[in-house]
Amino acid sequence: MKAQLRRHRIETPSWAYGNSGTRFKVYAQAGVPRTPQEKIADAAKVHELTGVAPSIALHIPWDRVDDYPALARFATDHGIAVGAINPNVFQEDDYRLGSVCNPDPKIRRKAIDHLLECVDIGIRTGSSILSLWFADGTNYPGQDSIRARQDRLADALSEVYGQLPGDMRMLVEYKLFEPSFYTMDLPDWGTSFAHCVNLGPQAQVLVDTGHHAPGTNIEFIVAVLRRAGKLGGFHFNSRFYADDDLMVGAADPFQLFRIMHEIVAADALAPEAGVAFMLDQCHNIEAKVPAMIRSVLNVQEATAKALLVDQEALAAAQAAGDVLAANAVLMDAYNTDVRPLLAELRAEDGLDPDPIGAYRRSGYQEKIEAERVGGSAMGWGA
Ligand code: PSV
Ligand code: MN
Repeated sequence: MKAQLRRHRIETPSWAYGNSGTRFKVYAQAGVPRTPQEKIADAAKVHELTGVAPSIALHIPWDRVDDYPALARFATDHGIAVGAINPNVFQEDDYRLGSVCNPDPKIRRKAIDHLLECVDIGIRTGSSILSLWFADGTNYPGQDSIRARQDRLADALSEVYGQLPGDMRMLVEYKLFEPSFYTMDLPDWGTSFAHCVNLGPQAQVLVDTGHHAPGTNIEFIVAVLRRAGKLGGFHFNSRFYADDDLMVGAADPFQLFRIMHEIVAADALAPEAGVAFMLDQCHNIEAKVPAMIRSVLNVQEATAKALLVDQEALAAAQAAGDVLAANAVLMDAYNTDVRPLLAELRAEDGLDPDPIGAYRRSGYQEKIEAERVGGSAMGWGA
């Protein structure tokens, strides 16, 4: 169990270290990064204290730099790597009616060119994942042809897929609603799955845990996608209502455990299984670096509990049709306090057993608040 936990990898997102908020207010916090390099430094701190967060996802143009190999070297020098590259085709006026599904071919071309630019950035940073999310959709019945938009989406994805190097995967993320309210062009896992199947083996579905209707059984989706070889990865976060982007494991730790149980049961935890465990969160009111540490620990705790499930006892109870015994096997694991075991694991690996306490004692927060003065803090729209 410890060996599996040691190999587990959780990726943090660059955008979570910047200022964020709701459409009502973005609250500025002291010490927030002003450059992609400062975001990398924060992500490296999270990895230094947890030992399981060795990469950072980038969002382009938020993390645009002149020299991407130099940025990747900067990350390596700080002990982490560049992870998924996320193109941004949702923040320009041109994209009011969509990006790759826009009725205007010139705007579609612009969006596809940006996706191709991100493939190139991935090559230059040593990334193996192009992570796609489209805000595309419509607000009113009749606004555009649902079928034509699917055709445009398929054409764009296939052009970009054709440019992927052999060792790069394209992950296609779906979202039920927002920013569009009538149709989203990729609203659910089935639509993403259908496009990925048509594209080929390098295209897989990305499950963002905040992108479903309330009550959706996400672990079922995970199990089905994994079985079909199409589970590319996660954007973990938690939600009470819609796409709240709160800390993973905060709203529903039991759901996170159920998801990780499906991962463990399908032998999909190890890095070579090819499932990317990424966070996609916004820390609007809480301090960002310790919130990210808390989130990584929450995923690690859910994973440890999933690893505790007695698979043999579970299989026996299931085969015998013993409903209560099977359920009890899962609940025994979920109700086990794994924190002492994880503290022991960290101590064995030379880490502080209490990463949050270690962060408080490290003086890092005071240091970034003192140093990161002047310039403009990164955040939404930056
Ligand atoms: C959209 O809601 C999303 O989940 C996508 O992954 C974006 O890249 C990310 O949030 C940041 O806006
Ligand atoms: Mn996401």
